[in-house]
Amino acid sequence: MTTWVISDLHLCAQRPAVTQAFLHWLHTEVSQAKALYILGDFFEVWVGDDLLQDAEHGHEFLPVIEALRALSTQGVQLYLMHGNRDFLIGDAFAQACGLTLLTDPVQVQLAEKSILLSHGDALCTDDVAYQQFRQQVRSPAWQQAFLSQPLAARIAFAQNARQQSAQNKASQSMHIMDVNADAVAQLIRDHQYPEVLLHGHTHRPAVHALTVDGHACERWVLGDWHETAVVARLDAQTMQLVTLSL
Ligand code: LP5
Ligand code: MN
Repeated sequence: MTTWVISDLHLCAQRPAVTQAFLHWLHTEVSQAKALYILGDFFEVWVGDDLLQDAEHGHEFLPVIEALRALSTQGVQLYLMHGNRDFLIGDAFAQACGLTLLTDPVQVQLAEKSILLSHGDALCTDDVAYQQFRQQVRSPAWQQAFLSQPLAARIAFAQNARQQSAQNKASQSMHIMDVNADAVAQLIRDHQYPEVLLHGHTHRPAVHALTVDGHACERWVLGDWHETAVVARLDAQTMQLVTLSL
């Protein structure tokens, strides 16, 4: 049976075609599968699960939640890991969808391989400004304070943060925004040398071969869902990157 691993959909009301393509893919492919892993940046931004009850925004997410819930009820295992855009997804959202939240990173055994799953942002250690931001917003104290603000204020904060981030990125080198080789090696070492590290975030789909302390490893990178989507398909013994047209 097939397991799919995806990331970086960046679902939002401004790009309804991506949501439609995702829903269609859930229906045609994932409904036949054993499991689906979503490795973060599922949403463009997520400012808290109370979005679901909001009169203005709540309805945007209903088709996705209902489709995931239907798959879960049908027996497809659903997993979600946070990305840098949706780290505020919480238990209420997970319950509504019938999915299990995973803590980054997580090790699984699939296609006869030990595979470490991660969003990938924590590996971009050359991006010092981002790592400082990450440390701040992943702290429980910051999250509690942020979530206690009114929804409208949080949406405004997120818009502001998006603008600042886009400006930052425009002046930052591509190299700095990629994963750091030492951080990759350390993660692999810390997890007893999995055969594969599978992550998203950088939107640079590829398979990289590397060696850590004499152990062969592959780093598989998923793509975003922009013009096409690059996802991983894992069967009993095989693993491949698959490009979906959107
Ligand atoms: O996301 P992307 O692809 O643009 O770039 C990321 C890094 N940036 C981020 C920031 C997010 O995009 C912001 C949106 C998250 C919304 C979450 C919910 C609400 C939280 C609200 C927070 C106030 O992840 C970018 C990396 C890049 O990936 C490549 O790896 O370089 O990192 C940066 O740009 C670092 C900056 O320091 C981030 C600064 C964000 C601004 C925070 C202050 C906003 C306060 C507004 C006050 C009025
Ligand atoms: Mn990301």
